[in-house]
Amino acid sequence: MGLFNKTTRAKTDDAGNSVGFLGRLSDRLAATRRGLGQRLATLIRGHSAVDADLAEDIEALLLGADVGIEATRDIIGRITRAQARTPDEFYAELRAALLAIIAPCAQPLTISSDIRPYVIMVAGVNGAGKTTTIGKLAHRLRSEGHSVMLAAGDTFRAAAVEQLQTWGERNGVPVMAQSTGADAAAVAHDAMQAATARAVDVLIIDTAGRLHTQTGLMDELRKIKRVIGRFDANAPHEVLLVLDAGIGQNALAQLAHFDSAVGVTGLCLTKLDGTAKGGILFAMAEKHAIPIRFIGVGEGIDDLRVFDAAQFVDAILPQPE
Ligand SMILES: Nc1nc2c(ncn2[C@@H]2O[C@H](COP(=O)(O)OP(=O)(O)OP(=O)(O)O)[C@@H](O)[C@H]2O)c(=O)[nH]1
Ligand SMILES: [Mg+2]
Repeated sequence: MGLFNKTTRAKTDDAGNSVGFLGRLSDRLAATRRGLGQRLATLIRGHSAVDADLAEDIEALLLGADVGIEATRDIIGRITRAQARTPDEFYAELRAALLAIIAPCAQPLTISSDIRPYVIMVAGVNGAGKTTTIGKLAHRLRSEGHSVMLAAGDTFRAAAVEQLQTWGERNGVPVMAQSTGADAAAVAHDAMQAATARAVDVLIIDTAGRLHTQTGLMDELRKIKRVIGRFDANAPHEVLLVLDAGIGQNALAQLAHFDSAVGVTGLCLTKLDGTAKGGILFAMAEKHAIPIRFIGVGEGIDDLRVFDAAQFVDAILPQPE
């Protein structure tokens, strides 16, 4: 089956992810792969003819895996129009349809060397994975040769500062912090000053988890952004929203809320290793043209991957037997 021909792997791929990434990624995405990909494959292979029944079954599966109504309609429309004659052709159309939806969102974060410090403000609800993502991102940026500074803008939750400091130590990067209860915007201000004085390449600002209903905390986020903007009108250069992929359709509402408050420029979908709801990426991509920068596939320092649409689709759809 030509469709499944394995391509030779380079040491690193275009997305900068390391050797053997595809194999490991499919392991990490095993829950979504089992819940969505494998069932799709079984369905298609179990039908000798490509007919309306098959399309209906696939539709139900996609909806059940959090792909969302619009994206599901899109996929079904495309594979129906294609008039595939064999299950293999049908499968190829399905893969192409999935890819077409998420490919436009695969826009990696590029750190411009003309901007110093390049400022990344990280936001999201409680427990989404912000601080962990920052730890992993610092590691990635360091390994790419950038100097990095972290700012402990979560002054709300006890132990949040220590958590970030631990990541700072693991990565050998400085962490600007004040005590719990301090003004988060003041932390951001000091960090901007220090990063500028030390000519640091990238400053990543952690923030406290918050819900859109907590207006005081949403105002605080706006204030942090304003303070950063006083140093550089284009900063923060990236407002990275961290979303727990396991929450399903709720992620769409979170994006809308944070976007209207602070203007989200990129996404990181975390905890894809522990959920069968990986289909949410398709729903997200169909609804919002916001770049998906990274995916989080574990708690370890190497478990942040640059989002690559084809790798993602291939990791959740089964490989050849
Ligand atoms: N399995 C898995 N766990 C993750 C991932 N990212 C984060 N976590 C875990 O999720 C939990 C919450 O992560 P944090 O980084 O503290 O989340 P946060 O958004 O900073 O939380 P608050 O600061 O309390 O709002 C921790 O136990 C992390 O280890 C991931 O990609 N996969
Ligand atoms: Mg945190």
